[in-house]
Amino acid sequence: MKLYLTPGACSLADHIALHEAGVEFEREAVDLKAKKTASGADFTRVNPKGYVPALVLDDGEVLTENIAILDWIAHQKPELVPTGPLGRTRMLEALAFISTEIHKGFKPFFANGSEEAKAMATQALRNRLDQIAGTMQGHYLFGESLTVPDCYLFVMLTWARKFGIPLPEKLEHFRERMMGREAVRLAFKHEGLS
Ligand SMILES: N[C@@H](CCC(=O)N[C@@H](CS)C(=O)NCC(=O)O)C(=O)O
Repeated sequence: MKLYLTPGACSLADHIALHEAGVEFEREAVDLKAKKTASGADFTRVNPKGYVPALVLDDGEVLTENIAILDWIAHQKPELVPTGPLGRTRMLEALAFISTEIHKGFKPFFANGSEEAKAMATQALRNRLDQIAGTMQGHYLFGESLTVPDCYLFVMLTWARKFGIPLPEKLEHFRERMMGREAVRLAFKHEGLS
């Protein structure tokens, strides 16, 4: 399978999760402005929506959307799904919150928004980060072991730091814990991040 990614973008969540799942995969970088892959191919032929992540499975099926890709990855290693009768539902709930309430909240920072829009986004993101910090059940979102929403949340925290948005203490500790994981180290190395 092959993950199409852009260094430091939301596709980093899927990249980390693939390492956590311990599956074999290739990766190829995408220039999002030119919509070209590193090998010069037209990325819109892989994902007509023109954005990363895209995961091409071994049978040629193409998965897009972080929520769907992270759900698929979690099922390659069931320990990456929260436990309990509502485990998968709670996982989707967390992924949807991160995607729609946190990820999309960064838009003014990526879309050259006004200072006013950025200030409003900062306040909204601080509230959302406080809310998710309040739901943490242990060292990770669902207790003492990592599940896929942790990978997505971690990437949001790298963005928050980049744009000067302060993190609640619990999430700062979580970020540091994530930085110590082998999967994060490998993904950072392959994406050329530090
Ligand atoms: N709805 C998509 C959004 C993915 C997304 O926002 N990707 C960004 C990078 S983090 C991107 O590729 N933006 C370039 C573009 O939209 O042209 C998902 O959740 O997977």
